[in-house]
Amino acid sequence: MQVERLAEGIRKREIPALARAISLVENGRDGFESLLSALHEDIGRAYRIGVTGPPGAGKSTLVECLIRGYRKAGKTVGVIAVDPTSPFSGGALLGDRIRMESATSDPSVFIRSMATRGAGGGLSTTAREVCDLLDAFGFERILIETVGVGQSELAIAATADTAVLVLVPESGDGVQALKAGIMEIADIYVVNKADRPGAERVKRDIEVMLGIRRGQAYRHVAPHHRPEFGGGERGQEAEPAAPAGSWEPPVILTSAVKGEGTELLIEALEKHREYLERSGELERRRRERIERLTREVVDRTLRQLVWHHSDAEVHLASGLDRVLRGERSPYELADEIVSAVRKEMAHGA
Ligand SMILES: Nc1nc2c(ncn2[C@@H]2O[C@H](COP(=O)(O)OP(=O)(O)OP(=O)(O)O)[C@@H](O)[C@H]2O)c(=O)[nH]1
Ligand SMILES: [Mg+2]
Repeated sequence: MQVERLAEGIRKREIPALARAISLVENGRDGFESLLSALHEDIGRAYRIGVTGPPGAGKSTLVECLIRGYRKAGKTVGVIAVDPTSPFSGGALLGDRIRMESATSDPSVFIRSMATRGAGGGLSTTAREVCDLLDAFGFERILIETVGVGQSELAIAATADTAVLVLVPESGDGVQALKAGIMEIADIYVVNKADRPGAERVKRDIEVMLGIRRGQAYRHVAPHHRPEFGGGERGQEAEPAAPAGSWEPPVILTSAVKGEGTELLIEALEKHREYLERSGELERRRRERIERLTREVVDRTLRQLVWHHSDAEVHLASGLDRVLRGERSPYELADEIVSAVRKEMAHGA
């Protein structure tokens, strides 16, 4: 059976099997769910890092730096570059790939671009499932690059263990995004292009804003002036909104083109990973992720059941005229369709 062979190939770390499995999942072709299901016990060892931020912030350049840094540390790295805004930025995406693949005559690095929503579900579900494949394959670090700071990118960031938000000095994005409430999702903030003027100020702005959100002044004091996490006395800083042992998102200056500050970023990432493990937060996030995935798969299956394996389409087509003639509301029609599907299922089951 093809699914068994693919699963076996992935366990044996065969790249062609991985590539085939990814397109199976992306296209939602028959067997993709059984494949993911068969691999379930091999999933859960990788550390997943979401890198998100506005267009052109330097995310791909930074991802390249992270690949190099992790390779130096002997880690294998899988990368997914997601671009939901395609086809318009198809060119940029290709540029990304070529640039990023400069890091990859190395079999310990695997890079995949995803420009389209998978046939099987939303982009975030599909991205997550492709991550699962990379995880099962045995990549130790998985980087997921997404463009933008909208709802769908955040959904993708939420499928990672650690979310990194990349901003730049110029646009005042930092403060804007904070005001819009977007930035709370990040565990680590990066002000990239720090070789340009204004980076320090944006860093300070972000730190102040993060502090204010939690009702703490002076959170921007350098970390070594504060007690470490893990309880103990935190003096006047121990305001209720930030319990002892909680994570304080660092703001890191980088210049990805020069490769500067990227070791600090890797340090912060690894520190966050340790924090997640120590605090039980990793378990909690994984649990939440599995719950969300299960719900999404149920939704997807029900949708398919209704629209592809029942007479719902027929009812819809025949009922539409009555709605247009004003004999029914769309709600009544929907109700009829759901009732018909229910009956059909009750008989078919
Ligand atoms: N000055 C400066 N330029 C940078 C830095 N990092 C990246 N760039 C440049 O910024 C441009 C965009 O870089 P990318 O890495 O493609 O940015 P991105 O965020 O991945 O872009 P999209 O994926 O298209 O949103 C390129 O011209 C980079 O060379 C940096 O640290 N300093
Ligand atoms: Mg990019």
